[in-house]
Amino acid sequence: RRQKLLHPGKSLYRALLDSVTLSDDSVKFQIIHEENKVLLQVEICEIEGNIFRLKIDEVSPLRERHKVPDVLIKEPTTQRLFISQKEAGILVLTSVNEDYKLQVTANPFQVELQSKGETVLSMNSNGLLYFEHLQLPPRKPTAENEEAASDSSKEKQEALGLWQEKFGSFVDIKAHGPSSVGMDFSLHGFDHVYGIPQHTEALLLKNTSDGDAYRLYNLDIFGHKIHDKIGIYGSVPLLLAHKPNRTSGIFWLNSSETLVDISTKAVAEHVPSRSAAETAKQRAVPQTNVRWMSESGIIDVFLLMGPTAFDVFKQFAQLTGTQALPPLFSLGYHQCRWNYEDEQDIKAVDAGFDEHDIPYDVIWLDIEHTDGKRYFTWDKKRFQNPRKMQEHLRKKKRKLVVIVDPHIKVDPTYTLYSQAKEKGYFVKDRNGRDFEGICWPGSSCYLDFTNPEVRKWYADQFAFKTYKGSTNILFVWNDMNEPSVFKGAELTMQKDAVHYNSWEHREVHNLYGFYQQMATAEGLIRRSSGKERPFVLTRSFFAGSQKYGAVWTGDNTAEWGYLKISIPMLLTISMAGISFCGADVGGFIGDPEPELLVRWYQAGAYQPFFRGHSNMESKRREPWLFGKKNTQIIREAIRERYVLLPYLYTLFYRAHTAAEPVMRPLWVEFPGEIETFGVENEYMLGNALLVHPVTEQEAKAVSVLLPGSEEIWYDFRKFKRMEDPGILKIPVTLENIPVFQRGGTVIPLKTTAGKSTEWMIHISYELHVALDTEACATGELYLDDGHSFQYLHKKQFLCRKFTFHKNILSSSCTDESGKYHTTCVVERVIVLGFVQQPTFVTARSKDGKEKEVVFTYDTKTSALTLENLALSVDADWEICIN
Ligand code: MIG
Repeated sequence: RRQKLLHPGKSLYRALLDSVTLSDDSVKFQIIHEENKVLLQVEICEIEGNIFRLKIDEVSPLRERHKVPDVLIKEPTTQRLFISQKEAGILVLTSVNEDYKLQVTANPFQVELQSKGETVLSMNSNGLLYFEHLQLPPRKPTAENEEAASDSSKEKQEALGLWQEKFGSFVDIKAHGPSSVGMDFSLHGFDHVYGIPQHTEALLLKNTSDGDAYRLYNLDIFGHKIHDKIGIYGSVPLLLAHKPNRTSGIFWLNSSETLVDISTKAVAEHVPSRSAAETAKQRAVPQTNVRWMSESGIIDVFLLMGPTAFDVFKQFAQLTGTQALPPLFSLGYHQCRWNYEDEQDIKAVDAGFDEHDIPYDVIWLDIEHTDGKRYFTWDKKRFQNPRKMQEHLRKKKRKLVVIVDPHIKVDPTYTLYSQAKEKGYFVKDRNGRDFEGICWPGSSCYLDFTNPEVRKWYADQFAFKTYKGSTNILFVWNDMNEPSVFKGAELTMQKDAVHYNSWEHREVHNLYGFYQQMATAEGLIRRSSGKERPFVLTRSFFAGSQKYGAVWTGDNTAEWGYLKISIPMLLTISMAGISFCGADVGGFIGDPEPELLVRWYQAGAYQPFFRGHSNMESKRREPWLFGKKNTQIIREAIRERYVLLPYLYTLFYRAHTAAEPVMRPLWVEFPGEIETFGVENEYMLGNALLVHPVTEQEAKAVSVLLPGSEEIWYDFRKFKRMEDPGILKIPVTLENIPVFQRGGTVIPLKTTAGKSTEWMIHISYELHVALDTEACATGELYLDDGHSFQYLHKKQFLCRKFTFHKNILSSSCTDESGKYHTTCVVERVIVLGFVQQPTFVTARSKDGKEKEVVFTYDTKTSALTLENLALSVDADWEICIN
């Protein structure tokens, strides 16, 4: 409310260029506000890899202002900036390689960032820099000045919520008064912006001029609506902007409640005349203005200069880390429900999958498995022997995930509570008592995960000897960690609650879930003495959560609209660094009609995290409960997922090592094709697969955009080459959804699915080689033990590359530092778009042995199938087609 009183116009901030100091790390100077005369310190630095950082803090604040800890993986490596021009009112800074120039204007204070002469973005050009300096609280009113203070000024104070604010029955007391910060950014030439999850919104961020701003404030909103800018569950304050030749990012590192206003407009640009005869012209250039506003903290913003989308992903990962490499089992299918009742239920559901020949890897236990919602315990009647139950699952080569929420039941006989209480590990209220709120167990306290000591202690709770009844096939789900507080203000913790180091909750709110998942993942790693990769699913998240596991989109509803919106929601989360994401298959709330459930399985099979889940009040929903035909179709969808796992796992390795999102919007792969910029009903899985889920009821056909004028696309199942790229009307049946392989790619698959990922270790591989216009293709396969950190510590992995060139398919190693032995072979190769029937085909292994290969050629589809190859996955070989 206070920031919104400041309208675009001339900024009252002026830079004091006499104060400029230059060091190896940064350039510093002060700015002053013409009215209140408060001095702010500006610090600009260039970070290795085309990143700029701008920090603004008070020169001498009354107390230290909050700076987000633990999100950056390390202090970024800076590069020296040079002053290339300094004169009255202007300071120009140049990067070492002279590609970038930062022009600081003194009055009003503005910063413009140019890349090779092109202005990419400017800051405070609309004068919306806003910085509330910390102040002493107003003096307690004495009887006299109470009278003197006019009612209207008191009212005004209250309306602006400087020192206290009311929300319904809640009063938020602001111990340190107003501390809000904000700034505007103009993105020149851009009218497509993305990112800032999590909202139930479209892929392209919308103009917010006549409505709500996008809000980043982690909340548990049960039955959240579609197309809403209110924040839900998680936040990543990263915005991406794209135009045909450039992608840029703005990372606003602030963990307090944040609002983002966006307005895109066309501005007139002066085009100078090229010759004397030609008169100067004006042309309309798009521009997007983005205004960030946060409740507290400092301004700490990273400008990610790309120039490609993949560069921006790398830059963000350089700051916040890459996706943790998931254990392979967690890329399989997960079966969840609130709740699987007891041991018998678990066994019966597990058996159901085998009976119906449907693969799955993990069965889940929701809150009812505990003794009265005391996490880390078991309901003794329903789960008399949790270890035995896990041994049963282990024999079936499957895993168990249990829920562990952050609220702790107030119960002196519950060890977790009494210990935490004694050690002072709970978040406090503003009066210094343990903050108490209501949640599942009734009266609850909340662990203060912002405290490193609490995180360590919490991690230790996962030790096998401490967590009774847990075994190494048990993994964890963190829910309710926004945190969710029933009957709390907006169903979360009051902002005036107090954390470690006396920070108020308002400062750290959006980090709460991030920290819980961090501590949980650490716990799982530690219980295995550092050997095994953890799996932790979290509902709340922040920038950097990718390092700790997976996220899901929370309580969606079993309606078509929610299936549809799940695609842009997952794409947005993926672009914000979190590749391992998914939405509850089937929709959590309500009962999906069978057709919707089938369609959801078909979509989910091609999304990173694949879990069926349903609410307590909904009907049972195991995949075989909807008749023979639907069971068959769901089985097929899940089996397709399993067959595709080598590709998916390889994509996760790329996400882990090179920050490439697993699931990505079309525009990222086709950055020059404007028609892809807003596409959100289909997406790319890696660079090779285009997936178009069916999200309309009773669809008979869908319009698919096959992008790229130079591309060839193939039907992923029928192998047939599609007509020329563009928008195609593709007939659909309930059996499956349209999926296409891009020419020029090789996809590694398994020849068949098994009961779970662990059952599939020895199943052989199949390669789908899709030729491009030059009859070439390449692709990769990553392989390791699928569960440990040996790939990292002992370099036990394989990175293979498959190249098709001049009718020779060769397998080679792309990372000689990795070694991993496997007896697996490539059994079959299918070459798509092979123009004529070959006469003979030979395979040659590295030792020079040659053998003839059996093949079949389908003249209708131009697919060439090579069979019985038995070529080692871990060795070099060649197949020559003549
Ligand atoms: O408000 O633990 O989003 O997946 O099943 C309900 C019970 C609390 C919310 C989660 C949902 C989970 C449920 N939880």
